[in-house]
Parts: sequence; structure tokens; C-alpha cells
Amino acid sequence: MITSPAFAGKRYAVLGLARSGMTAAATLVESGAYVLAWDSRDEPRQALAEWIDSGRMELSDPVTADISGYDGVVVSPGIALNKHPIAEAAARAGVPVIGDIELFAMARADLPRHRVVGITGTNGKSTTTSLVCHLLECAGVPARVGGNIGVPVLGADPLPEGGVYVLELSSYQIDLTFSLDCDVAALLNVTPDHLDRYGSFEAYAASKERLFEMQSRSHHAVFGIGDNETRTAARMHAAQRDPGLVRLVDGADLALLQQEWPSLQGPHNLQNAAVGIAIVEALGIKKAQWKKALRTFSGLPHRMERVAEANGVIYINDSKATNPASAAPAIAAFPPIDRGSGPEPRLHWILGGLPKGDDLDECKPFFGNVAAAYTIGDAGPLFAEILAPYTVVHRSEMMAEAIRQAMAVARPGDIVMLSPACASFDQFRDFEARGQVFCQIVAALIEDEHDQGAKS
Ligand code: UMA
Ligand code: ADP
Repeated sequence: MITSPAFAGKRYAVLGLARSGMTAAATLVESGAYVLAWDSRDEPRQALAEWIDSGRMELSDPVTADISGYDGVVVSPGIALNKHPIAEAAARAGVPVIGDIELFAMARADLPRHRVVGITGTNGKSTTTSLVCHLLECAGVPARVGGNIGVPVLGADPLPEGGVYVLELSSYQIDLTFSLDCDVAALLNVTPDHLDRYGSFEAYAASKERLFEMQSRSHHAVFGIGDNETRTAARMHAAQRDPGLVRLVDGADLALLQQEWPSLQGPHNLQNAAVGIAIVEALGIKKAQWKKALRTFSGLPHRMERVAEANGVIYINDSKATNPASAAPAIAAFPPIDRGSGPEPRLHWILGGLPKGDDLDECKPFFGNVAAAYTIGDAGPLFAEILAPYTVVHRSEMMAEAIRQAMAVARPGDIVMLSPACASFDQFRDFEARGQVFCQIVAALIEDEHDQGAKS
């Protein structure tokens, strides 16, 4: 775990005790701070008994406790600052509201010499973050991922001298960070998402751009330039820095090389790879090094993950596509094929869940790739209506039914893909649970089919 003398003798409140909050509380206590901790759930509070008994921590809700004189309130990214009373309570007490990434920024001065990469954007963050880490490790540079990718940055021991912390940063985390000076900061793309937290697209985009505002002007910035918002931000920052420090990438120069990257197919992954390459080049990695390492990148689960093949049909788990903008490139990646009688669509698209909006506009240019759609979850009826003029629609409602129906009609050369364009919370714990259920049902149905084939 990362600890720091910067926190010794200080007092912090920690609100939210899941992954990031629990790790932040541990870092603070082990660094010699006094911590007032709280979570609305009982279970994580119980886990703190030892520290409470030692007198280094107390359980109390910082919204109602007297926190005046505290050095900060560490709030978890999942707590909606626009709705939760903590923002007002902290303002009343004159205490800054920060997150675990800000604690990391404060601890940096005492870590072995290192560099930090910060990666944000609406889609592609986890893929690009793990790709950058892979490219660095292949080049012999000690590296570690952290942040929104699911691994709290303070959780593991410090990297050795010369290491690179590769941080995936959500807008929620950036909102709680004020002094992170990334050696390389990157913005992949900005499309509408999380509008319940921000009220407007402009406010959401501005939140992401703060990553660059926190940087020294002598540090590197990388922008994917596939959308207007990111292009505008890129132009603004290019005007403020030495031209050699700002890279605007679209991946066009890498299109031929992409054939060599099995886990980075599709136009979206070209963007992720282009941004990843620009980041590692800014850190001094040479083409000969990244070119070789890209071939061995294995990708991440739940992102266009090829999970099975049976009777010539390929099954793909893209459960992480939680909004239409992230489902769009997955659909775009499977154009019609010619089996002898002209181009025919071959994609069986399972979609739906908790909708993020009321349209599928980003996916519309690729509806021609869809042989049939299978709608599930809360968004099912809406999506079925949108898709009906373009393709055959099965109102499946449940995942198992959708897969069964798709499997019954898919022909050799076809693709059955879960790319929901929605959040998962209406039917599943999270996108990972949804992806696992997809994989399990696919495996079970293939097994059944196999058994029946063996019997007959
Ligand atoms: N809570 C309260 N009171 C409230 C509301 C919540 O006490 O009124 C508590 C909850 O009971 C919970 C905690 O606050 O214990 C909130 O935890 P959290 O949701 O922030 O969960 P963590 O496990 O700390 O995960 C967070 C990120 N979660 C979110 O941003 C929602 C993780 O990103 C991140 O990987 C992790 O920190 C480590 O850095 C996940 C995510 O879904 C993957 N991110 C969003 C996304 O990618 O779209 C932004
Ligand atoms: P994030 O961490 O930002 O949510 P991931 O790398 O986990 O992004 O990818 C999530 C989903 O978003 C993938 O399943 C894919 O469908 C889509 N996606 C990935 N990269 C991009 C991109 N650059 N542009 C648009 N969509 C993308």
C-alpha cells in the first residue's frame, strides 16, 4: 500500500467505504492520520473494528459530524456530488472535498522517482490504460494500472525508481482531484454520458478537460480527434504548449499495422491504439519496441471478447458497451459478407438494459450490419421500436431467451454479440456480472446442442 508522511498528524473524513474509500482510509491511518469514516451500508463499517479499537479511527457520518478543522473529506467517486449533502456540509465547515487520486497526488513527493499517465474519455479508457501498461512492461519499464479500471491507485506498494503509474480516470474522479500533474495526460473522446451527474454535456466535457488544466504546461498531452468536443479541446491546449508536447491522433497512419493486433480490432480500437502509442512515445518508447508489443496485447474481458465458436458461429461478449456510442464501433466491426448471393448481414445483436438516453443514433449508421436484433431489459420495448424498420426484431426480454433465439437462426459465418448500449443495473449487479451470465449461457447452450447432436 502507498503511505506518505504528508498525511501524518492530519485529520481526514472518508465518505464511502467500497474499493477506493477503504483503500484511502487504510493509506491515511497507516500514514499516521486520524480518520472519521462512514458508509451508509453497515457491512464495510464493521470491517473497521480493529482501527477503531486502536483509537486511530471513528465511525461517524461527516454530513452531521463536526468536521471543522479537518484537512479534507475523501469522497468515493460513486457518490453523486450533485445530489449528496456532503458537498454542502464540507463547504459549511470549510473543508476541501477530494478523492483517492488527490491523496495519491499529495503522496507523490515521497515516492521513488516515477512518472504518471492519466487517461480519460467517454469510451476506451480501460483498453487504452491496460495497453499502455502492456507496452511499457514489454519495454522493460516497471508499470502499474490504477484508478477507474477497478484497482485503487493507493492499494499496491510503490513502484520502484523509474516506474510509471498508468491511471484510468473517470470524470467523477477528476472532479475530486486538484493537484495531479500528469507527465502525459490523454483524452480519447467525449460523447454524452453520465448526464444525470452533470446536467449538461458541456459540464461533463469540462470535467474531463480539467485533467489538462491541472498539468504543467511542460508536460505532454494526447488527444484522439474523432469528435468535435475532443478536437476543440485539443486545439485549445495545442495553442498553450510547445507544439512538440501535444499530439492529435486519429490512427489513420496505423490502419495497415492494425491487422497484426488480434485484440485491437475495429475502428474504436484503432483510436485506442493510436492514443496508447502516442502516450508511450511521449515517455520515450521507440517504434521498434511498441510495434512488437502490440501483437501480444491480449485485450480485456467484456470488451469485444470472443468467448466461443460453435457450428461456424462466433459468440462475442461486449458487455462493457454501456452506452450507444460504445456499442456503435462494435456493430461497425462486422459488415455484411458475401456467401455467394451478394452481401448479407451476419450480426445477431443482443442489446438493452437500463437505457442512458432515448435513442440509438450513434449506432444507426451501422444498422445495415444487423441480421436480427434481440432486445432485453428496461430498454427492450424502446429499442425494438427503433430497430423494427431496419431489421428483424425479437423482443426477448431476458438474456437466456435472446441467446437461445439467436443460436436457433444463426448460420455459419454469423456473429452473435452482446453489446447492450445500456447500463446493466436493471437485471444485473454490474457489466461484469452481465458479461459472465452471457458467457455461461452461451457455454451451456453450446454444450446442450453438442449433447443432443451426439444422441441423434
Ligand atoms: N455510499 C454511501 N452513501 C451514499 C452513496 C454511497 O455511503 O449516499 C457508499 C456506498 O455504499 C459505497 C461507496 O459509497 O460503499 C461508493 O463506492 P463507489 O461506487 O465509488 O465504489 P468503489 O468500489 O470505490 O469504486 C470506485 C469507482 N466507482 C465508481 O466510480 C462508481 C470504480 O469505477 C473504480 O474502479 C474504483 O473506485 C477504484 O478506483 C467503476 C465505475 O463503474 C468501474 N466507474 C464508472 C464508469 O466507468 O462508468 C465511472
Ligand atoms: P471505458 O473504460 O472507457 O468504459 P473500455 O475500454 O472498457 O472503455 O471499452 C468499453 C466499450 O466501449 C467496449 O466494449 C467498446 O465497445 C467501446 N469502446 C472501446 N473503445 C472505444 C472508443 N475509442 N470509442 C468508442 N467506443 C469504444
